[in-house]
Amino acid sequence: MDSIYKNIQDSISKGEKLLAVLIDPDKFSIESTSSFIIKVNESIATHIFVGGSIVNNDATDILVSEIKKHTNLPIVLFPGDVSQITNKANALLFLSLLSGRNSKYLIGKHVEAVSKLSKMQLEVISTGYILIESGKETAVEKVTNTKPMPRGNIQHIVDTAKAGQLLGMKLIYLEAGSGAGEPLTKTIISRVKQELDIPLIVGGGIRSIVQLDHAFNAGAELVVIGTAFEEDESFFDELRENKESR
Ligand code: 1GP
Repeated sequence: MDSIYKNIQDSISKGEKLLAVLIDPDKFSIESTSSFIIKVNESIATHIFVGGSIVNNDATDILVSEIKKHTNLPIVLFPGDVSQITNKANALLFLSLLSGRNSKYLIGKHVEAVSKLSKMQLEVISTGYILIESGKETAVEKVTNTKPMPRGNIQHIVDTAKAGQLLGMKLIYLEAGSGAGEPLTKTIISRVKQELDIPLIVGGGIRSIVQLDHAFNAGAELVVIGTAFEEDESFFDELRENKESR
Protein backbone atom coordinates (compact mmCIF):
# COMPACT_ATOMS: atom_id res chain seq x y z
CA MET A 1 0.00 0.00 0.00
CA ASP A 2 1.23 3.54 -0.81
CA SER A 3 2.02 5.98 1.94
CA ILE A 4 -1.17 6.77 3.82
CA TYR A 5 -0.04 10.33 4.40
CA LYS A 6 0.71 10.87 0.72
CA ASN A 7 -2.69 9.47 -0.19
CA ILE A 8 -4.32 11.92 2.23
CA GLN A 9 -2.41 14.80 0.64
CA ASP A 10 -3.30 13.63 -2.88
CA SER A 11 -6.99 13.33 -2.00
CA ILE A 12 -6.98 16.81 -0.50
CA SER A 13 -5.30 18.28 -3.57
CA LYS A 14 -8.15 16.79 -5.65
CA GLY A 15 -10.72 18.41 -3.33
CA GLU A 16 -11.87 15.10 -1.90
CA LYS A 17 -13.22 14.93 1.63
CA LEU A 18 -12.15 12.05 3.82
CA LEU A 19 -14.11 10.21 6.49
CA ALA A 20 -12.66 7.84 9.06
CA VAL A 21 -14.80 5.42 11.02
CA LEU A 22 -13.30 5.06 14.49
CA ILE A 23 -13.49 1.66 16.15
CA ASP A 24 -12.63 1.45 19.83
CA PRO A 25 -11.50 -2.13 20.61
CA ASP A 26 -12.74 -1.70 24.16
CA LYS A 27 -16.31 -1.04 23.06
CA PHE A 28 -16.47 -3.28 20.01
CA SER A 29 -17.45 -6.91 19.88
CA ILE A 30 -15.07 -8.83 17.62
CA GLU A 31 -17.91 -11.13 16.50
CA SER A 32 -19.61 -8.20 14.79
CA THR A 33 -16.55 -7.25 12.72
CA SER A 34 -17.72 -8.74 9.44
CA SER A 35 -21.22 -7.18 9.44
CA PHE A 36 -19.90 -3.84 10.70
CA ILE A 37 -17.10 -3.61 8.14
CA ILE A 38 -19.46 -4.50 5.29
CA LYS A 39 -21.39 -1.36 6.23
CA VAL A 40 -18.20 0.69 6.43
CA ASN A 41 -17.22 -0.54 2.94
CA GLU A 42 -20.59 0.49 1.51
CA SER A 43 -20.47 3.94 3.09
CA ILE A 44 -18.49 7.05 2.12
CA ALA A 45 -15.76 6.10 4.63
CA THR A 46 -12.22 6.34 3.28
CA HIS A 47 -10.29 5.21 6.38
CA ILE A 48 -10.73 3.06 9.45
CA PHE A 49 -9.18 4.36 12.66
CA VAL A 50 -8.65 1.94 15.53
CA GLY A 51 -7.97 3.04 19.09
CA GLY A 52 -9.32 4.14 22.41
CA SER A 53 -8.34 5.64 25.72
CA ILE A 54 -8.35 2.35 27.63
CA VAL A 55 -7.80 -0.88 25.72
CA ASN A 56 -6.70 -4.29 26.99
CA ASN A 57 -3.37 -5.66 25.80
CA ASP A 58 -3.51 -7.39 22.40
CA ALA A 59 -7.14 -6.34 21.77
CA THR A 60 -6.02 -3.87 19.09
CA ASP A 61 -3.78 -6.38 17.36
CA ILE A 62 -6.54 -9.00 17.27
CA LEU A 63 -9.16 -6.52 16.06
CA VAL A 64 -6.98 -5.05 13.30
CA SER A 65 -6.22 -8.56 11.99
CA GLU A 66 -9.92 -9.30 11.89
CA ILE A 67 -10.84 -6.01 10.19
CA LYS A 68 -8.24 -6.62 7.47
CA LYS A 69 -10.02 -9.79 6.44
CA HIS A 70 -13.02 -7.72 5.39
CA THR A 71 -11.74 -4.48 3.85
CA ASN A 72 -9.14 -2.84 1.67
CA LEU A 73 -9.56 0.52 3.37
CA PRO A 74 -6.44 1.81 5.12
CA ILE A 75 -6.37 1.04 8.84
CA VAL A 76 -4.80 3.76 10.93
CA LEU A 77 -3.97 3.45 14.61
CA PHE A 78 -5.24 6.17 16.89
CA PRO A 79 -3.73 4.83 20.10
CA GLY A 80 -4.31 5.85 23.68
CA ASP A 81 -1.21 3.97 24.73
CA VAL A 82 1.94 2.24 23.49
CA SER A 83 0.31 -1.17 24.03
CA GLN A 84 -2.09 -0.39 21.18
CA ILE A 85 0.62 -0.21 18.55
CA THR A 86 0.54 -3.11 16.09
CA ASN A 87 2.29 -3.59 12.75
CA LYS A 88 -0.88 -5.16 11.34
CA ALA A 89 -2.18 -1.63 10.70
CA ASN A 90 -1.13 0.54 7.76
CA ALA A 91 -0.15 3.63 9.71
CA LEU A 92 0.06 5.14 13.17
CA LEU A 93 -1.02 8.60 14.26
CA PHE A 94 1.88 9.47 16.55
CA LEU A 95 -0.18 11.77 18.73
CA SER A 96 1.26 14.51 20.89
CA LEU A 97 -1.37 16.07 23.16
CA LEU A 98 -0.63 19.73 22.45
CA SER A 99 -3.63 21.03 24.40
CA GLY A 100 -2.26 19.61 27.67
CA ARG A 101 0.87 20.12 29.69
CA ASN A 102 1.43 16.54 30.74
CA SER A 103 4.92 15.70 29.47
CA LYS A 104 4.02 12.00 29.36
CA TYR A 105 1.52 12.66 26.54
CA LEU A 106 3.61 15.35 24.87
CA ILE A 107 6.77 13.24 24.50
CA GLY A 108 7.05 10.54 27.22
CA LYS A 109 4.91 7.81 25.66
CA HIS A 110 6.60 8.49 22.34
CA VAL A 111 10.02 7.69 23.75
CA GLU A 112 8.57 4.48 25.23
CA ALA A 113 7.19 3.54 21.79
CA VAL A 114 10.47 3.82 19.91
CA SER A 115 11.92 0.40 20.68
CA LYS A 116 8.65 -1.19 19.52
CA LEU A 117 8.41 0.98 16.39
CA SER A 118 11.99 0.36 15.36
CA LYS A 119 11.15 -3.34 14.92
CA MET A 120 8.15 -2.56 12.69
CA GLN A 121 7.50 -1.39 9.15
CA LEU A 122 4.68 0.87 10.27
CA GLU A 123 4.16 4.31 8.74
CA VAL A 124 4.38 6.84 11.56
CA ILE A 125 2.56 10.14 11.08
CA SER A 126 3.42 12.88 13.55
CA THR A 127 0.12 14.41 14.68
CA GLY A 128 -0.64 17.35 16.94
CA TYR A 129 -3.69 16.39 19.01
CA ILE A 130 -5.75 19.22 20.47
CA LEU A 131 -8.59 18.50 22.88
CA ILE A 132 -11.21 21.23 23.11
CA GLU A 133 -13.86 21.44 25.81
CA SER A 134 -17.23 19.89 25.07
CA GLY A 135 -19.17 20.61 28.26
CA LYS A 136 -18.45 17.28 29.90
CA GLU A 137 -15.37 15.44 31.03
CA THR A 138 -14.02 13.16 28.31
CA ALA A 139 -12.04 9.94 28.54
CA VAL A 140 -8.94 11.66 27.13
CA GLU A 141 -9.13 14.25 29.90
CA LYS A 142 -9.38 11.60 32.60
CA VAL A 143 -6.68 9.32 31.25
CA THR A 144 -4.17 12.06 30.46
CA ASN A 145 -4.99 14.19 33.48
CA THR A 146 -5.06 17.31 31.32
CA LYS A 147 -7.64 20.01 30.77
CA PRO A 148 -9.13 20.62 27.33
CA MET A 149 -8.76 24.07 25.78
CA PRO A 150 -11.69 26.45 26.34
CA ARG A 151 -13.80 27.09 23.22
CA GLY A 152 -13.88 30.82 23.86
CA ASN A 153 -10.18 31.49 23.34
CA ILE A 154 -9.98 30.66 19.65
CA GLN A 155 -6.68 32.48 19.11
CA HIS A 156 -5.04 30.20 21.66
CA ILE A 157 -6.38 27.14 19.83
CA VAL A 158 -5.14 28.54 16.51
CA ASP A 159 -1.70 29.32 17.96
CA THR A 160 -1.47 25.82 19.45
CA ALA A 161 -2.24 24.20 16.09
CA LYS A 162 0.23 26.50 14.35
CA ALA A 163 2.91 25.65 16.92
CA GLY A 164 2.37 21.98 16.07
CA GLN A 165 2.93 22.71 12.40
CA LEU A 166 6.04 24.75 13.17
CA LEU A 167 7.38 21.83 15.20
CA GLY A 168 7.13 19.75 12.03
CA MET A 169 3.96 17.82 12.72
CA LYS A 170 2.26 16.42 9.62
CA LEU A 171 -1.37 16.56 10.76
CA ILE A 172 -3.44 18.47 13.28
CA TYR A 173 -6.33 16.64 14.94
CA LEU A 174 -8.90 18.94 16.55
CA GLU A 175 -10.90 16.89 19.02
CA ALA A 176 -14.10 17.61 20.96
CA GLY A 177 -13.78 14.20 22.62
CA SER A 178 -15.51 10.92 21.97
CA GLY A 179 -19.27 11.23 22.47
CA ALA A 180 -19.08 15.02 22.88
CA GLY A 181 -22.49 16.63 23.28
CA GLU A 182 -21.66 19.26 20.69
CA PRO A 183 -19.16 18.96 17.87
CA LEU A 184 -16.63 21.74 17.30
CA THR A 185 -18.02 24.95 15.87
CA LYS A 186 -17.47 26.02 12.28
CA THR A 187 -15.66 29.11 13.58
CA ILE A 188 -13.05 27.11 15.49
CA ILE A 189 -12.48 24.75 12.56
CA SER A 190 -12.26 27.50 9.94
CA ARG A 191 -9.98 29.76 12.00
CA VAL A 192 -7.56 26.89 12.60
CA LYS A 193 -7.67 25.80 8.96
CA GLN A 194 -6.91 29.32 7.72
CA GLU A 195 -3.59 29.22 9.58
CA LEU A 196 -2.50 25.71 8.61
CA ASP A 197 -0.69 24.33 5.58
CA ILE A 198 -0.99 20.75 6.82
CA PRO A 199 -4.14 18.58 6.73
CA LEU A 200 -6.74 19.10 9.43
CA ILE A 201 -8.59 16.23 11.11
CA VAL A 202 -11.74 16.98 13.10
CA GLY A 203 -13.63 14.64 15.41
CA GLY A 204 -15.88 14.35 18.42
CA GLY A 205 -19.65 14.46 18.71
CA ILE A 206 -20.53 14.35 14.99
CA ARG A 207 -23.81 12.45 14.69
CA SER A 208 -25.52 13.70 11.52
CA ILE A 209 -24.85 14.44 7.87
CA VAL A 210 -25.51 18.11 8.54
CA GLN A 211 -22.80 18.18 11.24
CA LEU A 212 -20.46 16.25 8.97
CA ASP A 213 -20.99 18.75 6.16
CA HIS A 214 -20.48 21.65 8.58
CA ALA A 215 -17.10 20.25 9.55
CA PHE A 216 -16.10 19.72 5.89
CA ASN A 217 -17.36 23.13 4.80
CA ALA A 218 -15.50 24.82 7.64
CA GLY A 219 -12.22 23.29 6.44
CA ALA A 220 -11.85 19.83 7.95
CA GLU A 221 -10.19 17.55 5.42
CA LEU A 222 -10.67 14.35 7.33
CA VAL A 223 -13.55 13.84 9.77
CA VAL A 224 -13.59 11.07 12.37
CA ILE A 225 -16.84 9.52 13.60
CA GLY A 226 -17.06 6.75 16.17
CA THR A 227 -19.89 7.04 18.67
CA ALA A 228 -22.65 7.70 16.13
CA PHE A 229 -21.89 4.36 14.44
CA GLU A 230 -21.53 2.56 17.78
CA GLU A 231 -24.95 3.82 18.87
CA ASP A 232 -26.84 3.34 15.64
CA GLU A 233 -25.50 1.53 12.58
CA SER A 234 -28.36 2.90 10.47
CA PHE A 235 -26.22 6.05 10.21
CA PHE A 236 -24.22 4.05 7.67
CA ASP A 237 -27.37 3.63 5.55
CA GLU A 238 -28.02 7.37 5.76
CA LEU A 239 -24.49 8.04 4.55
CA ARG A 240 -24.86 5.54 1.74
CA GLU A 241 -28.10 7.11 0.54
CA ASN A 242 -26.47 10.49 0.81
CA LYS A 243 -23.48 9.27 -1.20
CA GLU A 244 -25.80 8.07 -3.98
CA SER A 245 -27.59 11.41 -4.13
CA ARG A 246 -24.42 13.56 -4.07
C1 1GP B 1 -12.97 10.49 19.23
O1 1GP B 1 -12.85 12.12 17.48
C2 1GP B 1 -13.20 10.82 17.79
O2 1GP B 1 -11.65 10.55 19.58
C3 1GP B 1 -14.61 10.49 17.38
O3 1GP B 1 -15.54 11.07 18.26
O4 1GP B 1 -16.85 9.10 19.02
O5 1GP B 1 -17.80 11.40 19.23
O6 1GP B 1 -17.57 10.33 17.00
P1 1GP B 1 -17.01 10.43 18.37
